[in-house]
Amino acid sequence: MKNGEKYFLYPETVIKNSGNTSSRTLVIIPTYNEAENIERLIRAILSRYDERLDVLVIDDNSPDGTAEIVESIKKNDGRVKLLRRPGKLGLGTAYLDGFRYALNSGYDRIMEMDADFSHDPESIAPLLAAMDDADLVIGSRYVNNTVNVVNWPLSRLILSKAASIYTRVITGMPVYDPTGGFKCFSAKVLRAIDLDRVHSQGYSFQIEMNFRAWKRGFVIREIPIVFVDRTVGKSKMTRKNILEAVWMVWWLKLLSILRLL
Ligand SMILES: Nc1nc2c(ncn2[C@@H]2O[C@H](COP(=O)(O)OP(=O)(O)O)[C@@H](O)[C@H]2O)c(=O)[nH]1
Ligand SMILES: [Mg+2]
Repeated sequence: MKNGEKYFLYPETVIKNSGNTSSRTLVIIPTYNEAENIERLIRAILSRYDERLDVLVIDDNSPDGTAEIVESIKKNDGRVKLLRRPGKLGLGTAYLDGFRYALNSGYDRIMEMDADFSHDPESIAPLLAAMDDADLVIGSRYVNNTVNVVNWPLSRLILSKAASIYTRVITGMPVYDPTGGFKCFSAKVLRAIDLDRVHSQGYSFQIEMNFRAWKRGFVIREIPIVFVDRTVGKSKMTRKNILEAVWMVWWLKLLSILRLL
């Protein structure tokens, strides 16, 4: 998708003034059938952080009415933004649309976060604090030779850990949790990356963004988080997403060797 703007049904062009010089953060939450989680999550975030932090939900026409729930919260709270897309267009394009929105709206820091409480709202604060000396901060399940994952089946844990080792060995990128989806970009990283050329959808979307940032010399930091498997709703990740990541790391390496990244 070349231009996500056509989905911006609710453009928020007025930037909310926080009254100081501190950075403004946008937390992007892509959703597909997260009606059971989204309200609780938004309230948990808004109650913990002040108006320097806003939330953007990107919903792909979830049949369970996720967008309608966000709509009603949004009516009473200008810190909540909603981007409705016409159908399930994938996690990668959802984030890319969110990044374009964030850059157009002048946010300094852009976070990615899942809707299913796998990412603890409490951990937003340490992620933001780590941004003081980094351009990209990744909430990592695998730093310091530990595995901070709760309630995942062993098969899924082995897959994720193997994917992170595979990625590190092939790309040489010194990141221990390259597929992690709880992270924060400085706006300058997203401006430096040609978003129209990012094509991954699933786990490899995270790998691709990290790799492009790393190759441009940006400082990446990992800080430990605890990842807890969702208790309500279903995972949307597929076998196709896994296969995509398998070949994508080779593709990225090739692009980098040919200086086409
Ligand atoms: N907008 C949008 N969100 C998606 C799509 N696929 C997954 N998500 C959301 O992305 C987040 C991560 O997906 P999830 O199914 O929890 O993946 P898992 O944690 O790897 O099993 C959740 O908030 C999902 O609702 C999609 O195609 N479009
Ligand atoms: Mg999940």
